[in-house]
Amino acid sequence: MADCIFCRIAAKEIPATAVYEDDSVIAFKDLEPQAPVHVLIIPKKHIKSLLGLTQEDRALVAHIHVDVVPQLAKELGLAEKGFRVVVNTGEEGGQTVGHLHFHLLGGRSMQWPPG
Ligand code: IU
Repeated sequence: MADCIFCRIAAKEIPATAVYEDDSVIAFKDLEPQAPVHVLIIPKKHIKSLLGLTQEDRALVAHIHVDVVPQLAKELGLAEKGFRVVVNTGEEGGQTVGHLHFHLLGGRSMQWPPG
């Protein structure tokens, strides 16, 4: 989508500090980090939110959770003490960018419940 900022990051039209990339996924450092480690993992294809996922995205979602998150957690030094994966969805869920993204946060103790 031409007017989607995360599509433009995935297409390298807008610079971002990538920490992981493959054919279907890119992960990059959040511009306003909320923890010592804060990266966004996004599908390269435009999916509006968690509610925009379809049956054909099953492998993609599994890939992100089974492969990408654990790899990044290890590489970024989060595997031992733990981390949080967050998917804000919709207005009340706090989603501000309309392209599905998984926040990977770590490097400090997380609070519960989140705000
Ligand atoms: P949210 O869950 O939709 O609120 O998360 C959007 C995140 O995208 C938020 O943490 C922003 O700091 C981040 N972000 C970014 O890293 N680079 C950008 O160009 C834009 C937002 I726009």
